[in-house]
Amino acid sequence: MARAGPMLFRLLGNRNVFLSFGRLSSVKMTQDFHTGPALHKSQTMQKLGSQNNSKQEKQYEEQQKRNADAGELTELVRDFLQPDEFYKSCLNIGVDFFCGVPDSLLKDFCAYVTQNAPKEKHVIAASEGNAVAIATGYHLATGKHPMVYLQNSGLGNIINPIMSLTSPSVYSVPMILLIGWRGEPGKRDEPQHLVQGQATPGLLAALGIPFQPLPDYEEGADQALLTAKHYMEKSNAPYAFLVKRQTFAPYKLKKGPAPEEFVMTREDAMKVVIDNLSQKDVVVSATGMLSRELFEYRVSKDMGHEKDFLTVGSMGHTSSIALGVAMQKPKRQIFCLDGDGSVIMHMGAMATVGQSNLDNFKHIVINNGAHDSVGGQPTDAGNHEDFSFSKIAQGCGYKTTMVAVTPEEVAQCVLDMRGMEGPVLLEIKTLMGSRKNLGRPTRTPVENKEDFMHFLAIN
Ligand SMILES: Cc1ncc(C[n+]2csc(CCOP(=O)(O)OP(=O)(O)O)c2C)c(N)n1
Repeated sequence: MARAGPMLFRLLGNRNVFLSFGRLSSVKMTQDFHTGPALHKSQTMQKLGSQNNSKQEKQYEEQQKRNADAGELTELVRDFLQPDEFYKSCLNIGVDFFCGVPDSLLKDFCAYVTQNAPKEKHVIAASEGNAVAIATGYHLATGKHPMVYLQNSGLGNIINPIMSLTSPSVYSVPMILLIGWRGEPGKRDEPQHLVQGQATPGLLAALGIPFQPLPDYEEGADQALLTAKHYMEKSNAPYAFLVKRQTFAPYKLKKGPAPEEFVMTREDAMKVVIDNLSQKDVVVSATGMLSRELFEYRVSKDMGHEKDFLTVGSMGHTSSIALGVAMQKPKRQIFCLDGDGSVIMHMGAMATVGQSNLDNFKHIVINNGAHDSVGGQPTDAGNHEDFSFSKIAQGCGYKTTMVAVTPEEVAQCVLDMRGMEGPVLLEIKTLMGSRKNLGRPTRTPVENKEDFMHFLAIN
């Protein structure tokens, strides 16, 4: 459908403003090396099918060549778990319900489940804690053993429901926790992941949850699943697998076509926002690629990084960090650059922001409808017909809400929102996707914090 002429501002009650456009105007707005058999090349190619050659896929193919060269030295062969086979193995032990929050180390398995599990057997949850609760409900209704997948960063989010719901001393609910082990000791990773990775086994031990690394070959994984099954039957409690990087072979998520009105990526949108801020405006940006793209944009413009607090972890807490800053710095404009998955993870924060009456709070949600940074699994916000950040923000008390899709609309909205009484929300609807050569911040989190605090101290 063609775009509907120039931008149209529509004033709805309660001083909420929408940008209305095209199709959307009709929307009701409101390494582990393991000895074992190498896969034959033909098998490899069959698994990869017609998928394009991403870096991961190339590494996988190269590894298969090395495996073929290993000859008698089978201890040099490196295995991979095929997502489809692991899924079938789960079904074989009676685990047929999956829910969780996606993780990059689990992305191939998550992609397989997203694409192949029946709709009523898979939920991409708002937060890992929610996932444990959904899995508990599934167990209550069926008596069966569900699987919850999560990145180890999400362990913090599950601690309460694990201790007060699934614990054998409370309701005693069995489930498998499939945990992506970011920051696994001995592997290169970002500071926040190294902290979490080191603490992960100890946290599980403190929670009383038995665990083992998920073997990266089929027979080993099958054996591990049997161990989990027997434990769950005997103890009626959670059992965990720690998934090391590159355990799974590539599986590509098929992405549906984006609405034709969407013209920008997250990075394009971020650049337009930054280009329309003033010298003293403050930015707090969300977990994932957004903050990495922002860091690189500042480098490319020779701007320095002091204006930005890059929330490298703490997914979903960006707006709360921004709120804490905005309360103490009423003369500064505070721009919270958020992601749809991040907002949804701790959406309760919007209530606090909405009720804060902070004139200087400017919330920008870049909605690509996906957990793009960890593999592109869909979020609920990708349903543009039925899900509206604007309506949620209005209900929470934000004074003004706007939606934009084109660079011109974004630029206009950012200029306008600077002068508006907050809290204000701007949702930017974008395409998924990122640059292949995206790097990581080269300043440490502590350096980032110190630069940012100096910048905030300016009057
Ligand atoms: C508590 C927690 N759970 C999961 C993750 C893994 N993770 C990092 S970024 C991300 C996706 C964020 O999605 P969104 O906010 O929509 O931003 P996008 O990546 O699409 O730009 C996830 C799930 C995490 N860092 N922390």
